[in-house]
Amino acid sequence: MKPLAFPARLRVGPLRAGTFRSPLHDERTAAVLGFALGVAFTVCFATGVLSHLVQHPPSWFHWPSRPAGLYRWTQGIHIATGIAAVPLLLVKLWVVYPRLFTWPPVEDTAHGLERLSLLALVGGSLFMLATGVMNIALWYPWGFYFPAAHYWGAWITIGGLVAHVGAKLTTTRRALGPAGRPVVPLPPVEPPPDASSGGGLTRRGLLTAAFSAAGVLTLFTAGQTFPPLRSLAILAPRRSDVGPQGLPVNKTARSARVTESARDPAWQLEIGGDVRRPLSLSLADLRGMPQHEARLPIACVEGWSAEATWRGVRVRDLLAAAGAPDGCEVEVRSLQERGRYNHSALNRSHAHDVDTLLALELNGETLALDHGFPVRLIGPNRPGVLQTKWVGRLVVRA
Ligand SMILES: Nc1nc2c(c(=O)[nH]1)N[C@H]1C(S)=C(S)[C@@H](COP(=O)(O)O)O[C@H]1N2
Ligand SMILES: [Mo]
Repeated sequence: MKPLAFPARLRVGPLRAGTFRSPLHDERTAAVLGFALGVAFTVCFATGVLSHLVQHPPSWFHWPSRPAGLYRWTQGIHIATGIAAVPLLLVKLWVVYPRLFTWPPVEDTAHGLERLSLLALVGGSLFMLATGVMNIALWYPWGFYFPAAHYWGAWITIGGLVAHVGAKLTTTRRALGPAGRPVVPLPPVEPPPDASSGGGLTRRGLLTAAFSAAGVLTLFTAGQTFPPLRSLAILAPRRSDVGPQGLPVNKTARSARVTESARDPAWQLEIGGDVRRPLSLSLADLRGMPQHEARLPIACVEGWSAEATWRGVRVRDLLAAAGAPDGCEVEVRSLQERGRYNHSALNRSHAHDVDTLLALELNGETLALDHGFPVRLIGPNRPGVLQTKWVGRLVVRA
């Protein structure tokens, strides 16, 4: 293919040869960071897609109720890899940004497509990490719905990543080869580094700084889900042991507008749908039923998780009392009228698990209003968003 010709007079500013002098803009540094980012992004993507499937299961997907703490781990890893990727990405972008100004800007179609795929990768990565971090800080200065944007952004980013890995395979192999090979500077012609180019920092120093930053961020946030590191969780937006009854609150009763309805003495749990005996049960009725205790985590999609002791009525006992068919599924509805998280679905294995409860007590006390009084759903291996609070109705589906 004939190379594209660009008039030389356009070669101004950073497009001029020799603009970038630091020897740290080299292939090997870029390749080491790229490899680490590739691993982090792949793990983050896989755990993220899994979390999406659990929350919006297509017909071919079945999420089991066991092991009870599985989602806590997959989502903890999702958030940890995302956070660790932040400093790695920033340093990697600094190492390779002179590439933005390569001359000629486009050599041929293949080169043009490769540069275009970088737009998806770089733009997508920055978007994903920035909005992800803002989401766990519960800061929403944007108008779009975060989970949908985060989901589609992930596919664009991973598409860019696949194209980039394909395009860079040979370079990366060469750059990661035996350390004795000569360093290949990114811009074609490089004068030797001088003091004014920020010299002094070696490649090893830069990489150590990048990986240390990733390690420190992980260490100081992992305690939000990993109790032995709890006292170090100074950067975590939530402390897993701070809140009423020793557990954080995600949405308060006031903000869900249920303070009246949840405290109404006439409250009854309705069980309807495909059942032989629709039921209405008062709080006293529920307290009179066999109570079951389970130690289960709340594992929020935002990455924090905390274990607690829950006590209440098994959903399967309620289903049996109402004459629900074997193997049924259940929609759990909250008293909360508005909001995306005012209902959740229990698939077959979750509905019938011995530890899936409508909890009346938390850590030995009557459930606090903010934790879902009078009753809240709690079950093993479920994302926090599916642990519906202030339950008012169970709708059974055969
Ligand atoms: N009705 C209702 N239930 C809800 C929510 C909600 O917004 N409304 N938030 C969910 C989310 S995102 C989480 S992480 C858990 C947190 O439970 P907690 O506030 O008792 O810790 O509640 C879940 N149950
Ligand atoms: Mo959550």
